[in-house]
Amino acid sequence: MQEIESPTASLQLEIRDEILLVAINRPEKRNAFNDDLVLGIEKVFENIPSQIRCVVIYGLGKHFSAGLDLSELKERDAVQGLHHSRMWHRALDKVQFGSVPVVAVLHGAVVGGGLELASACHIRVAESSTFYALPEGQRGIFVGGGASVRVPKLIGMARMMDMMFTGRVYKAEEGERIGLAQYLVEEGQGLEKGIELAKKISSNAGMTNYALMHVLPKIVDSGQNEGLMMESLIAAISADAPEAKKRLTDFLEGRAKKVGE
Ligand code: 1HE
Repeated sequence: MQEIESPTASLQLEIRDEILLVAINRPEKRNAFNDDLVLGIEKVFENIPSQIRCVVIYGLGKHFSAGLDLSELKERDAVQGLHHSRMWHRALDKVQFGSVPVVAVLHGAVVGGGLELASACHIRVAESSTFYALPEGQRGIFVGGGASVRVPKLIGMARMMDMMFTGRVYKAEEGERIGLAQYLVEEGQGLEKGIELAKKISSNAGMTNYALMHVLPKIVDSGQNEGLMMESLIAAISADAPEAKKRLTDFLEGRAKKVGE
């Protein structure tokens, strides 16, 4: 276990072997995101140490995050608002398209910008206290941290519209059922599960993780012909890597695990 320097007191960082644990540390404000915290996320994810193979992000206190710090919102004019939203996009793009996959461990409120951060991560683990909402609709604003692009990819546009039109809150179990989280665990078990998944992800071939993070989203965003071509190209490049050849030989010679083992 190794502490590393954080760009802000609102984030705590810890290295455990090849995994970086990022804890959001503003529990007195329910981990609401002020600019310092958004910029802190950006800095952490653009400076991932080279030995790190996966990140686990979670919230300290009773909630993952209450979203945007609303006390900062009312001071901005339209131009500042535009740049502020683009700052969120920049920071969360670093999470989604950084150097390593990111597992989010969720509990309590995952609302507004908190859901935007969670949806920029690659896998979500939810404890039973988790609840999801997009209160922007009720606050008289619109999402600005990427939710309109990322959340429909998890749950579909109709469900996102409903969340914003009506203020609908999804509880942990429903959230897992509709695709907001991939894993549902007992309260207090999320970090352990997140680390277990991060270890599995870390043991993959680097090229597989790269393709999943950087190529699959582009395939999904493209037309069928372009997507199929990109798939062929990345499949050929991945299979050509020495790591892939070694893994295939290991399987054929009985040294690799069977599916499900
Ligand atoms: C905050 C924030 C915040 C709490 N900005 N200060 N997000 C929201 O609309 C969610 C608003 N928050 C809540 O609904 C509740 O706080 C929670 C359900 C998340 C948690 O409830 P609870 O009872 O545990 O905490 P609390 O008593 O409501 O809040 C504790 C303190 O945190 C209190 O401050 P205090 O100085 O009076 O102690 C709250 O004011 C403060 N706090 N949430 C600022 N969000 C890129 S665009 C994204 C747009 C959005 O994210 S909009 C959604 C905003």
